[in-house]
Amino acid sequence: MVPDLADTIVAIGTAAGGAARAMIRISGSDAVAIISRSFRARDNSVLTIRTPQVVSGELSLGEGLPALPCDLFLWPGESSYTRQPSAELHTLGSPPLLELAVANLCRQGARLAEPGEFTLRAFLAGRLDLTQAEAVLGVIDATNTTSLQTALGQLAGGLSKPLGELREQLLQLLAHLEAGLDFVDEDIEFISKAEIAQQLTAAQLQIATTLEQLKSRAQPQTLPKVVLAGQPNAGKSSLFNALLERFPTNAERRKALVSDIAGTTRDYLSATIELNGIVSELIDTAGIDARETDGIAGEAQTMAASQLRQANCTVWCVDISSPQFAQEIAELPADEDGLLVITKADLSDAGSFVVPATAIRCSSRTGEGLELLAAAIATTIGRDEAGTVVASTAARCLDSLARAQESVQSALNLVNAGGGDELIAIEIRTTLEELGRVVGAVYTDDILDRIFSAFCIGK
Ligand SMILES: Nc1nc2c(ncn2[C@@H]2O[C@H](COP(=O)(O)OP(=O)(O)OP(=O)(O)O)[C@@H](O)[C@H]2O)c(=O)[nH]1
Ligand SMILES: [Mg+2]
Repeated sequence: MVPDLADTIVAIGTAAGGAARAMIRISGSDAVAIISRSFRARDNSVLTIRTPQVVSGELSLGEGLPALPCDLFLWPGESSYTRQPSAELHTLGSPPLLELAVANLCRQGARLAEPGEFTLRAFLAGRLDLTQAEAVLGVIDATNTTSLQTALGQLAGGLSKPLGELREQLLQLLAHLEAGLDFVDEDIEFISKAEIAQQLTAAQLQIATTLEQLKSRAQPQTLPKVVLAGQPNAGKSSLFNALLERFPTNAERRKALVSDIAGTTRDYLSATIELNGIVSELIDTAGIDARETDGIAGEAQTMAASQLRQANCTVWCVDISSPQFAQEIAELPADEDGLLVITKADLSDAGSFVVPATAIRCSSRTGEGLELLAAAIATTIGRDEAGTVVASTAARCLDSLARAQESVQSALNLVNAGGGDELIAIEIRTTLEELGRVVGAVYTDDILDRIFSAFCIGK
């Protein structure tokens, strides 16, 4: 059930826990009256304020309790996030005091907000569409800069703008077709068959592209894989340990064994790591040795090859102290997601080898180059990871877009087979309806419930 929009709602808008400052949010037709009963402005009365303003004063916690110093940000008209009279009360971030203040506002006539109810009101007032409402949640929940950028892009209309334009074009097309239906006896054609086909093909292409984006985002989230690869003894396990030490996480992990015996790593080892804000799975593999095909060593080779195939970024390690240094570099496979790392940089004086300009010199012993390597890895996987759609939007809209694609295809088939305009119009209407579901022009209480209940209270 969508909660009652006529109520004036209140909630703490900042994160739980103590802080220097916190904010209480209130929205609804009685917001100004309720605030005037619990907030005393330093100069004038809140009731006389007609335009958005910031006012300093005191917030009452209830009878017999001291008042809190408070800044009131007031939107008395329709220019707020919810398009209702709204306010933010900025005061001391003490949880028990905030609870008292909210309870007092409730005594004055407000009710506690449901999860996401402020954003729900913004959606119902036309401030945002559904994809943008989901993006608000995406921004709040973002765990790294990549997911934050995706959510911000969607909030800025990254998904709704192109879909809105597409719906506009299809509505025009439908209007032309239906106008033609009214004059069918007079043989007046408002739009040619060729033009209809052309517009439908363009629509189909755009829906297909969006669908692809959604599909890749709706997949269960697996971490991108960063695989350390190279010859036996190249220093892969040492680099694995050094990276995990330099960029520690809370996760428990096992240190990779390191020794000067080539072929130390048999199995592969993996650990979660966060590099420049991007979380990935770092994998240490057995050194590549084509001669090993049997037994445990052979199996280790198979596993390493399998990890390499799944890699989102391969870090090719070449040992600067290896006699075959130049040859090893020359034989590396060309791979746009590959990075070349010269390991054990501490063992050689700079410049004694010809090193490709793109190579990153690292030493697990001195820590040289680790920051640079981390940045390069983050850039490589960030390129793949950068989505345009928040995952929850993708999961919700996949079916609607698939049906939109089917109906636009049916419309196109009808045009090509010389089908009647009224049948083509029906298919276009279905396409419009499905696209409408994505942006929320068509919605049900159930959908709203599912989206907004994922929010926290106060957003
Ligand atoms: N001086 C120096 N020695 C290093 C460095 N990194 C690794 N080593 C040494 O090189 C040898 C091999 O290191 P590992 O990390 O086991 O190499 P690996 O590539 O994992 O070897 P395999 O598992 O056998 O394929 C060990 O003796 C390390 O101590 C480094 O940065 N500087
Ligand atoms: Mg190893």
